[in-house]
Amino acid sequence: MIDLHYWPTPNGHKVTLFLEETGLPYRIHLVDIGKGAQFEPAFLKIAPNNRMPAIVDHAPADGGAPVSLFESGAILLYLAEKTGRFLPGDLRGRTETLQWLFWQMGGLGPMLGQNHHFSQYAPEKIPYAVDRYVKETNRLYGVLDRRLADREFVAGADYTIADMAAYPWIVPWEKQGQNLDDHPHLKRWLEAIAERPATQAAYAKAVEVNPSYGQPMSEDAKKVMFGQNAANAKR
Ligand SMILES: N[C@@H](CCC(=O)N[C@@H](CS)C(=O)NCC(=O)O)C(=O)O
Repeated sequence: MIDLHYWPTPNGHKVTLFLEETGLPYRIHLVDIGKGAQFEPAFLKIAPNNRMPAIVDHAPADGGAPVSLFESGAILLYLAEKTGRFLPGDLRGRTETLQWLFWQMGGLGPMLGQNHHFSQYAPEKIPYAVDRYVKETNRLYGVLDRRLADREFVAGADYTIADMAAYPWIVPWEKQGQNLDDHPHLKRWLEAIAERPATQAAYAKAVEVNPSYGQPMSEDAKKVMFGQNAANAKR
């Protein structure tokens, strides 16, 4: 059994996408990040960066004590190795997949996250910041579109953890100031993943656990989420 510490956001969706694809048994522990649940001491023991998702695997492959993990990329890699799925076994396929997984973790996710912040959440619209991240988002969409021009999925012919990491960040393309018609290969890829039954189950879970899913963030939640500093992390 996997304990999933989760709130329905792009990084959270990555893990439910994987779990729904594989049918691994899991139970959700909600981490309402708008209410400060990411600072609960029990959660910080598993996720010292006070960010979700995190998992605890009670049946690790070595048969030992439960394994806990934070960072969505590390979680996807762990689960892929545990199940032998969605990560090619050959050297080249594995390298392609990990390269794009790391690209998502180091580039696509953080940059699009800043886009969301300055375009949607910042109390003042700072034109330089909005422009900077909308343009960087556009550049990254271009990279992904080019990559998908001659292959079905990010790492090749098969759906992998690299796709699961990137997909939830492209879903809100309109809010990111992008036009998918400018990126036909990316559009085709997005639509193909959206049709997968596991994707639909993962996103249904989001609404099930948070009926306000997709609604604008409340002012109270913004106070909890933004302006954190070392004092929050050390408390
Ligand atoms: N690099 C981390 C980022 C996780 C992350 O930023 N999670 C956000 C939600 S998408 C969060 O927990 N935010 C809580 C907060 O900002 O206080 C990962 O990929 O797991």
